[in-house]
Amino acid sequence: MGRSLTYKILEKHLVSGKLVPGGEIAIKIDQTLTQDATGTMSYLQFESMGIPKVKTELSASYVDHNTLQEGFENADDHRYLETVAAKYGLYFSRPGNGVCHEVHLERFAAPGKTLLGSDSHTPTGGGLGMIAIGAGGLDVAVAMGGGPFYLVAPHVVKVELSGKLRKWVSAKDVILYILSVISTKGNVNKVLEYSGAGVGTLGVPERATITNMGAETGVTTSIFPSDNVTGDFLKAQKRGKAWIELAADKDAEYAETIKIDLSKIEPMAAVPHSPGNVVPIRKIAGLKVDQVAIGSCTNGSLRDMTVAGKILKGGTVAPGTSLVVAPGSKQVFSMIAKNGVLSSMIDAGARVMESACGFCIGNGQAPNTDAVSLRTSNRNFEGRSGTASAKIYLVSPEVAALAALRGEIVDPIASKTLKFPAITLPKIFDIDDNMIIPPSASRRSVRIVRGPNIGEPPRNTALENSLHGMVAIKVGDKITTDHIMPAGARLKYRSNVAKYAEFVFENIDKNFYKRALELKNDNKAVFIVAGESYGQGSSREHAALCPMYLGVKAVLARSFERIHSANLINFGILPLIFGDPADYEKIDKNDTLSIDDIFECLDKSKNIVVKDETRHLDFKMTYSLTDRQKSIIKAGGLLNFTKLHG
Ligand code: MIC
Ligand code: SF4
Repeated sequence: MGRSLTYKILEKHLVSGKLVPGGEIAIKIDQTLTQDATGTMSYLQFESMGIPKVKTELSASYVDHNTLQEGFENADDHRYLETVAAKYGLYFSRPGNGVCHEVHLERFAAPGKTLLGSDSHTPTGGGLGMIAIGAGGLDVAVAMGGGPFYLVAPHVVKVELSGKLRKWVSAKDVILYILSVISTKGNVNKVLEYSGAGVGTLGVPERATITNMGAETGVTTSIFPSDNVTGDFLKAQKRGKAWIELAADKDAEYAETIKIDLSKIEPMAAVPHSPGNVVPIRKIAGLKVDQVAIGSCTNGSLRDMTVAGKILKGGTVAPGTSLVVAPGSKQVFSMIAKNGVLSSMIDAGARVMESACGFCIGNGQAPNTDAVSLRTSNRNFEGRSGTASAKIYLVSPEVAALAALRGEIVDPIASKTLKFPAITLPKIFDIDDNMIIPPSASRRSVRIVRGPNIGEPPRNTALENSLHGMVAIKVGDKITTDHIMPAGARLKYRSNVAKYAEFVFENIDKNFYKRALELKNDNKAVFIVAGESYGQGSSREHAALCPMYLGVKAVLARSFERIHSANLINFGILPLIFGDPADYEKIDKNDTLSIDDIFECLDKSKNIVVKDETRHLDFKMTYSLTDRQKSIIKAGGLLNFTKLHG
């Protein structure tokens, strides 16, 4: 039986376990990436492992999230990251050099390699034929130390592309279409593997848009084959040597197949407040738009900026609408500055941000009250933009640029007068890595600089056999990591867990922090009750780390998302699943709960019984934990486990 491309690469990197879908495997990681918001904690954890130098083929540290420097905190983090990279042998991409995923794709990603990144959009690298996975910072720290990455061997879904996209339709519409088919839940432990004649019609940046936003479906990763188009992209980046041809076997077997005729796709949008709420643009045409934002790791490439700039050329941003652009990388920024695209944008009235995450993570450009904001990014969770009442629509750069000029959503397909701007990309890109500091030759003499915002990463205590405590919060379905641990203006406390913890569930229940801390100080366990797909969205381990700091011992949910569940385990928090989903309705905030004989249940893989002493009810809880994960939880998290087991 033939093998999928995914399994070919996994096999080459297999360290332990059997490559059978559903089983636990461990793989060798060739490359790692971190960004500043998850990176400081990851490097603090790496430092605590006492390893002198990273053991990967290549590890890169990017600064792209917290570039708004209000106060000293972010600048302190950047200084720490720069010195820690020099000390431990990493590439350091300086602030201003661009969004980690865009820069990594341009400068480091390579077909056939494995990449682990402390950011959920790491699968962007899949556009270049690599297995690129997002994980918590602690998993990345372990990988930097040479340890393997543990994951569930995925079910591979074949996405067969045929045909060619029409004018005005682009890669963003393809991934939005896929989201409309498979939604944002129920896709855990799957990989989307692209194939078919339609693949060759898409350039690498377009493929990367698709694999990037594949993250929103909840899959482990997405991957494209490595073909001539991949080779041309690498040559354009003057990295032709990194190219190898890679594809699935012709007779490869897949768990499922999704067939897509690219010529049938139409412009799409994800409407508030989930990337899974997808509608065709024609259904919302005419909607008045207050803000348009073009950029992010999904649509910040030279191709995307050029298309947007050409559409804007000669026009003016509509009164009542604000347009902001943020090129994905310094390379893109510099090239559009030289070829005139940037001046078309500026002349049209665009407000230019630096090459960074910026508006995407709510770092600046918060929209007005009740605004309709059209963005080319990948997440439209409530409040993420920085304005609680704003309504975010996720669209392609084409639709975004048109809306900026007209002040309303335009369906380009319906228009008879619009002329699509043809673009040709250069054969060779402008390459200048002067903002990437390579691993230092004088590592040993480097002194790591730690500002006062950088605190020790807290550790959990070993799990106790019985837990007694209270439900401190009950939340609904699809709670995202943005709900649990807000980013935006709060990002600057990422390196200071005690401070950042004050904002856990800030936008859902302002009193959570106080209540949890009181319970903790009273020696009571803190419990969270949640609905389906708890922990959707980002890889931010602070959504587990800060609750752990506040004494959370278990989350009782209907289901969990992959990265968040792994993060809970890494910090010693039990992710328990309601055996009977209806039990979720019976339990409430402030209920007193107790759990006994936890070790015996875990050791014998028996259900864990949660006693609700307030309601005199018993709830049977299941869990999906490997033996290794059980030991990690018992030890009180991965750091303690690694100390115990080396
Ligand atoms: C995001 O898009 O939500 C982030 C910010 O990039 C996160 C990482 C983080 O919270 O630092 C992600 O996607 O993992
Ligand atoms: Fe940055 Fe947004 Fe991409 Fe996250 S999704 S890495 S915040 S640009």
